Amino acid sequence: MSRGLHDKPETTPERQAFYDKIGPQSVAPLWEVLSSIVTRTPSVRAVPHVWKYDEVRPHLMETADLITAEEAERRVLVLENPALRGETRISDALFSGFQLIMPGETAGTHRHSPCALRFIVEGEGAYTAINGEKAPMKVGDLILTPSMVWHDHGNVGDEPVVWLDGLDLPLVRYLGPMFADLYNGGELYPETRTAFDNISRFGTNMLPIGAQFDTENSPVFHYKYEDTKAALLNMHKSGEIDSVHGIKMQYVNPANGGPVMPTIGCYMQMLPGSIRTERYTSTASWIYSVVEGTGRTTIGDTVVEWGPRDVFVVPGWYPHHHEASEDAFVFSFTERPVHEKLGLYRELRGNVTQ
Ligand code: GTQ
Ligand code: FE2
Repeated sequence: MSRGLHDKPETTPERQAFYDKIGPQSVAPLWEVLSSIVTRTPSVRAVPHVWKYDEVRPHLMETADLITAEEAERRVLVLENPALRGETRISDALFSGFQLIMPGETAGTHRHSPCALRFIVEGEGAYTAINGEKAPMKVGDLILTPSMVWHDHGNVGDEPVVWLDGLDLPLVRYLGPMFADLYNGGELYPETRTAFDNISRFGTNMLPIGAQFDTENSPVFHYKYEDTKAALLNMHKSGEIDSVHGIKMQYVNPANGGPVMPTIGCYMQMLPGSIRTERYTSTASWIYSVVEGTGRTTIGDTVVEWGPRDVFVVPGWYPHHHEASEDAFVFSFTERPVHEKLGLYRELRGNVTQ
């Protein structure tokens, strides 16, 4: 093992008296903290955790009687990392929560600089409208609301609909560029295009002639589960299985082949029954949402058992591997694109030591 930086020097009474003396001028000695800040390997604050849907769902359903979607603006139970309670985050950089919308409800049009994804967990009949274009939700669909696009949600069906929200909220809060508005002080954005227009225009391996893109956000904002699952099943048929990931595909921005949004990458993976993957360790955190199948994931020393609709978090630099007891389809999102853009991304494959 290579050594880290120099151990912290002793805090003698004489030194402490000096620190106390200079403190009022807002200066402090680096050598007292250097070894705990510039660590040999990442020391993330979040811890591994699983949220069992069967345990959270009753509380989520209770919120329907507690507050309307309108009053709440968004009726969301935040999945708070147990090590970061009160910080409205699931990992150091990411936010996640379950959002509930009841039949007949709408959640008004707003926009904000943090970007968001919705991964549909339960129910049918709801939609998210993005700049006035509806994306009708089905379980397992991925819907994006990139930075500063107008979005509202509604439920025109007859059952509660629940999805998992994922946002880069902690990251944007940390950096500072937080902006948000209500559309015309609370009106609904008018319908502009027919449903699925974005998929037809940009999501069928074709692009309108002359199409130009001025952001890194995918022009496709709706990725249907039926298409995603079919792709993975077909790949499985050809038999190439990655020892670390099983069969894992990234949702891409068709305009540049990159992640769907600048700060968040989204993936779906198939873990064939009885697979045991090799360890994966990455600097980024990963939030997993199980669609189908059961299994367990070992995250550092923590073992989480999962089934459909459960959510678990793998904080940065925790080695993790999966075991599926039957064919499983597991969605995940991560701030990995940020690490990559900044030249900070690192990963380890397999049982190598750091
Ligand atoms: O649905 O627009 O979980 O703006 C947090 C902030 C959801 C949303 C969240 C949001 C939304
Ligand atoms: Fe929003």
